[in-house]
Amino acid sequence: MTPPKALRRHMASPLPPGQFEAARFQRFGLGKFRTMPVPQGAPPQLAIGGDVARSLDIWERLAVLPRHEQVSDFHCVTGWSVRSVRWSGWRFADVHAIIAAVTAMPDAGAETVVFRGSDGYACSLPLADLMAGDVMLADTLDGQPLGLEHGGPLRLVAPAHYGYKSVKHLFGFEYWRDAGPHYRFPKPYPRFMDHPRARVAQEERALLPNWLIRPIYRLFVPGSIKRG
Ligand SMILES: Nc1nc2c(c(=O)[nH]1)N[C@H]1C(S)=C(S)[C@@H](COP(=O)(O)O)O[C@H]1N2
Ligand SMILES: [Mo]
Repeated sequence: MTPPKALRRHMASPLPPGQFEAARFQRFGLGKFRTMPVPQGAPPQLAIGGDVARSLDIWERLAVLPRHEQVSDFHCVTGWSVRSVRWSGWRFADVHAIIAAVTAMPDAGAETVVFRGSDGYACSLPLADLMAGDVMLADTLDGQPLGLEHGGPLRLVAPAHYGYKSVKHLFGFEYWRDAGPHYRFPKPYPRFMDHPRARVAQEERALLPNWLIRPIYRLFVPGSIKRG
């Protein structure tokens, strides 16, 4: 069967600057997170907090939202990319507007969102970037429930940003006016690794020049791919 025109165009588009195509969608972990146990068996939750009128768990409410399916490319900051990954779940823009804005009521000006994973990983993105139509909270991959290796039970998918922004094993997120005191890129990683936006098209890999960071990151590819 020939894929539809939009998908053919998508598949033919070149990779962003400095990326190479990986054979398959690899399970990836940054250093210690490669071996960090993910707590299992606890009931799933999606806790909203930070500078909000009310902190609450919205896991049960996700079911009221329209489901969304998409095919998007995935770009790890170390350089590997995977084409055409099929996700389904909910658009973050819907989670924000239909649930969070009404129930948690983030303060005006709380424009940075910090996402937290149950392995201790965390990352932030500007709320404005999260409103893009392809930013989602995904609970399936390739039509199957999202397994632990790719971030089950729920993960962020933000295709226009490097993979390190797409937090796996999501159990909550927070809105902050100033995220500084509440969040830093997981230790022991240096702060310069965490670009506030990390847009792939602009090659915002880190807060260091790309001529320096590209070859260094390339060295991390083999050691960072999680086996098992
Ligand atoms: N909770 C958590 N989320 C995470 C990571 C992690 O180690 N823990 N690694 C990040 C990085 S660097 C990448 S490239 C992607 C990889 O997703 P994958 O394991 O599904 O390939 O997840 C991101 N989200
Ligand atoms: Mo990554």
